[in-house]
Amino acid sequence: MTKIALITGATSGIGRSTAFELASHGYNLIITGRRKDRLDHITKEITGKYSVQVLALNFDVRKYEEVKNAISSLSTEWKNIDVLINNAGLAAGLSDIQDGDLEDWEAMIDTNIKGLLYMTKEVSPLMIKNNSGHIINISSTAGKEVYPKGNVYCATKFAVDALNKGMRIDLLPHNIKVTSINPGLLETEFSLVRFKGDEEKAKKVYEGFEPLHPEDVADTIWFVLSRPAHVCLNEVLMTATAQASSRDVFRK
Ligand code: NDP
Ligand code: 8X3
Repeated sequence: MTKIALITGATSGIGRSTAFELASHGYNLIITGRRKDRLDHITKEITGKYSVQVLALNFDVRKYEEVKNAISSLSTEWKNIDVLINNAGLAAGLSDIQDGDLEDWEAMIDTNIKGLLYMTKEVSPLMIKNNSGHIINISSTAGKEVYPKGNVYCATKFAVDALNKGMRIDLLPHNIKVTSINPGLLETEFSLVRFKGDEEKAKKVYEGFEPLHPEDVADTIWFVLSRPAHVCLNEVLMTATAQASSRDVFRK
C-alpha cells in the first residue's frame, strides 16, 4: 500500500528536498509551511514529475489551533500517516545571552520546541491507532554541543534531542519508530533567516568548505526509513567532511 509522509517546513531546504526524495520512492505527501505560493509551486513540481498525490497544508506550527485544525481537516485516508518529519524550524539571531532579542528567543522556542510538540500531539494518536509509524525529528549538531552566541538556538535543539528520547520510550508499546537527525552546517535558507535577510553574512557561514546540502539529509532520511521493520536508527549525527564539531571547520 502507498505510504503517506507528512513533512513540516517543506517550502525550503531540508523539507523541500525530502519531499522530492520521498516522492521518488512513491510516497504520497502532506507538505506544510507558511508560504502558500511555495507550497502550490512545489506541489505542481512534484506531481508533474512523480505519480504520487500531494496535499499542501498552509499553517504556522507555532499556533496550536492551526495545527489541530489542519490535522483534523484530513480525510480518513490521509489520516493514515506513516511518517511524520518534524523539520520546521529556525535560528533567529546570533548574540551573547545578555544581548539576546526576546522576539528571536520566542520565535525559536515556539517553532523548534512547541511546534514540534503540537505536531506530535496531533499526529502520534493517528499512528497509535494503526500500531505503526515513524517520527523523524530534525535536531542539529547544535543539539549536541553549544557554540558561542548559539545559546537559545542550541537549547531548543537540545530540547529536540531530549524529546526524541522521550518519544522513543513512550511510543515503544505502539510499534512507532523515532529517529533524530542531527546535521551540521548545511546551506539552505537557514542562515539567511538567522541573519534577517543579510545575504553577505549568510554566505560567509559556508565560505571555504563544502557544507552539507539539503539533498544529503533527504538521502539519509530515506536510508533511515528504508531499514527493515525490526530496525530503528535512534539518531544520526552527520556533518560535512570538513566539519568535525560545531567549532571545528576546516576552511581553505
Ligand atoms: P530553511 O530556512 O531552508 O527551511 C525552514 C523551513 O521551516 C521552511 O520550510 C519554513 O517554511 C519552515 N518554518 C519555519 N518556521 C515555521 C513556522 N512557524 N510554521 C511552519 N513552518 C515553518 O532551513 P533548513 O531547511 O536548514 O531547516 C530545516 C530544519 O533543519 C530546522 O529545524 C533547522 O533548525 C534544522 N537544521 C538546519 C541546519 C542548517 O545548517 N541549515 C543544520 C541542522 C539542523 P515557511 O517559512 O514557509 O513557513
Ligand atoms: C544548524 C547548524 O551550526 O548553524 O543547526 O547551528 S548550526
